[in-house]
Amino acid sequence: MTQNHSEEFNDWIDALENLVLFNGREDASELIQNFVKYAQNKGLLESNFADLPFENSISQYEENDYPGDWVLEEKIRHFIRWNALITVLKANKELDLGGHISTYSSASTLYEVGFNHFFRGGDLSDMVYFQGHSSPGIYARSFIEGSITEQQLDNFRQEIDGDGLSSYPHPWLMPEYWQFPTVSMGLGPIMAIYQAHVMKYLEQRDLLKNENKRKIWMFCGDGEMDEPESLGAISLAAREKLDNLIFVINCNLQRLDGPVRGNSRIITELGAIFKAAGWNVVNAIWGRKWDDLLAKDSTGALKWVMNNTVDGEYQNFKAKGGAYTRKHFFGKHPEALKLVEDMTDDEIESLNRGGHDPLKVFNAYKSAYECNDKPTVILAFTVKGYGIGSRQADNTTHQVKKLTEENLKDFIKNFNLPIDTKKLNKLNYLKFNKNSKEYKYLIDQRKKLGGFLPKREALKSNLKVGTKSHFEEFNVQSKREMSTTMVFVRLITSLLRDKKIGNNVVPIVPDEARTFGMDGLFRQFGIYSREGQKYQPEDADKVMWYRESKDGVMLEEGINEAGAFSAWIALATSYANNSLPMIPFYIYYSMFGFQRVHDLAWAAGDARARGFLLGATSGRTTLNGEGLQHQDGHSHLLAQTIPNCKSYDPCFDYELAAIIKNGIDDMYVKNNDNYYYITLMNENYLHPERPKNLKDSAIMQGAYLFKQESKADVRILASGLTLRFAIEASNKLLEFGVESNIWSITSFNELARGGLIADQENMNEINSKSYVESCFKNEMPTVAVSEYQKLYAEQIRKWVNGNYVCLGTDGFGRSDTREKLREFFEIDSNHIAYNALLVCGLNKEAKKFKTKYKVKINKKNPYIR
Ligand SMILES: Cc1ncc(C[n+]2csc(CCOP(=O)(O)OP(=O)(O)O)c2C)c(N)n1
Ligand SMILES: [Mg+2]
Repeated sequence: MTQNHSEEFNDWIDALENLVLFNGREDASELIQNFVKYAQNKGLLESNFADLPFENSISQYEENDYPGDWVLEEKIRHFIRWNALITVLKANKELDLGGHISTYSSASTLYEVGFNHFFRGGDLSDMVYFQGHSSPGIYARSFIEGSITEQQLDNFRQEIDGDGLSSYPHPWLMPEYWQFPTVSMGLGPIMAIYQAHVMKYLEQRDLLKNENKRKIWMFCGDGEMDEPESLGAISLAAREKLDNLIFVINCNLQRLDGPVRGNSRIITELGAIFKAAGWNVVNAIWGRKWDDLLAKDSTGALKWVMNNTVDGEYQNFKAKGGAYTRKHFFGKHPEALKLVEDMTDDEIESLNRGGHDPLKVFNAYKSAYECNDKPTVILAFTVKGYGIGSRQADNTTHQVKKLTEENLKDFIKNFNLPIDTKKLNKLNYLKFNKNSKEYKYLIDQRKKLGGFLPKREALKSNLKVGTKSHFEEFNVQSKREMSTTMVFVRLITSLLRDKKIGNNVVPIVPDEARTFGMDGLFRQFGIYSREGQKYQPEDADKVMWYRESKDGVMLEEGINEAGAFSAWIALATSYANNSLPMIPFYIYYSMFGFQRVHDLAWAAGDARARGFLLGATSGRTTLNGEGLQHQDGHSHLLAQTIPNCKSYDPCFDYELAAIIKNGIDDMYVKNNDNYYYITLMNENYLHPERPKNLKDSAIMQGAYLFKQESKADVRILASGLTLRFAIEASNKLLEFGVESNIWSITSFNELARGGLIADQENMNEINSKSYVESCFKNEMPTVAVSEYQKLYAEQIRKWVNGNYVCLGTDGFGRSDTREKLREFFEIDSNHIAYNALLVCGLNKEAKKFKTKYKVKINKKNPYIR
């Protein structure tokens, strides 16, 4: 803005402020929006918001008074700051265990205003996604409240011997404390958005009450917003009108290595993005101490300087102090410099930022709380390493774990702490006496809000299916050819109708329902939509029309695997976070599962998710025409990396039914914190009758003897669809006088885990024998086969007695017919039989077999072919 407009501009601003004050925000907003539209129509405005002013959204005239005890809260806050700092220093004094000091120091006020005035605890509490590496501050508050002991603080990052505290929020390691694993940057924001989305879904289905308008708070850093996951779903949040969601972004301008946006301003950048997406954007940039200066800024010079300074400079002002700020900030404009001529350098230095001012933070939160129909993002301007002397806002402050005596003395002085600076080698925590005003106040505030946070309380669920026939119908020979995907769709349709648990079952798809033949569910159960269906669908006259509904059961998340997975996590942890166990079935292209969103799958493990993942159209050779980028030959290997994910590759309908039946029992009746990954195929075939003596436990442990010959010479272990090739191979082998036993391997992963668990027990001299070992204890040549990489079957080599050969689909996939692909990857019946003869040492027969069946052996190494 040119200077000659500044006076006029100020008149306009005054008029606007008066309008807000006398007519209220709503009225002012309507007038301004109409005015802006008029100007836009005349071509007077640029159409983007890229140049939002670097100013508070709530002016000092609109602010509410602070409702709390300012002095007590300040003291409490500073004690917590100190304890957070000491926790990290202690962990690094001798043990070098790491931790973060500067992050919490910048975020302290943001959390404390929340803890004292907003975050509701108790039943159906607000949900708070704490920024992962601010955890020392959260522990420090729990310590002051009394729910964490001094011993535990001393054991920060020392978990092996028990009674330690996790580095970051890990529900797996602290299941009664942390709810949400957040420290992998970007996952907190996307998981929080879908948590809010799922909360609305559960409320609209009347499964969850919305009496106290629960809120989801997501705290993260400005650097974290660079993760695609952080911003990737913000338009959904606005579209779905998630007014239960509040993002608090701590804009301390720094990430790990240096400035987030040295050359521009992260706050204005994020403000523009969120505004364009339709969020309520609240800037909390300037603290109270700037209010007088801003009021005196009649020429607009100060605002001009604020808007013409980049983050790299703002960082410097906090690193280099008052004199430097006078010269390089106010000095940018003579009128601005005049504004501070009566102030000392110290006074300039103490001009506070919005994120460190409880009043500004309170008002920002209040605006978020009262905002209807929109999610809110609060952009809080802070200082990284706030108050830590020379380490404040320095470029390396993120990794500070040890401090000089000087730094500590500065900290003590800045926060007015009752600590004898002569005894600094002691590093004692500060605590309030139980009779003190401070203690009473902080406990009182939490009581008013319903109880302490963080807190995780897992509901013991007992979701027994109402009728067993869902599963039993698959025990007989199938009447027609079906794929396991079709079997699954029948099964879930039946479960959705179960009288007892039907309401808890949620199918989730990422725009692939038709691919999997699930479009029949659209009409029967409806697709959830916040706003129902405001249009008549194109296919309204068809049987399976596209029915959206406010209480639709199905979650159709669009082409968005990360989002659909996050929705699944929210439902899969609902037993703990909403005291409402849900049974989500997320079904997707198996190739776009783990390898697409593995970090979320890992977080699901940490969060103790309970639910089903269905990797459909799976297998490197069953999904034939789609080619290299679609053909999955490794999702089971990826599943195996997650400790509490149980994974299965069933071939026949009764196997799939047993896995789902036992999975429900394991997770929702026995309350074990596992989740299930099951691959489904889209090849049609007949499913035989379930073998008479087959126990579910065999299917669940990973293997059963499917066909036994009286004098078997060789074993064939076959996973998923390859079981059918094994049956064919076994017939071909008979032509060569070789009898074979066929094992259906429902899970090489579970077999291997069982083996490793027994190994561990044996190390403890328990003398344990694993299931895998007992299955394959007889010495016999063995061929194993799957549609996955050879490594999948390799895992159990140790427990198979006799020569063991693994077939699998290493290398990239490609398009062709199934037959060609199976030949190419050497897993068809010919290759199984040929390898069986070789592993038996019947080389002559193998040669004959090769000629008779024209067995082709690939000449190229699998990794480059
Ligand atoms: C996915 C991921 N990548 C990298 C890291 C390592 N890391 C931890 S904190 C951090 C910097 C965070 O900066 P910011 O988000 O601005 O938070 P601040 O500490 O400044 O509040 C990084 C890179 C991580 N935790 N997760
Ligand atoms: Mg930062």
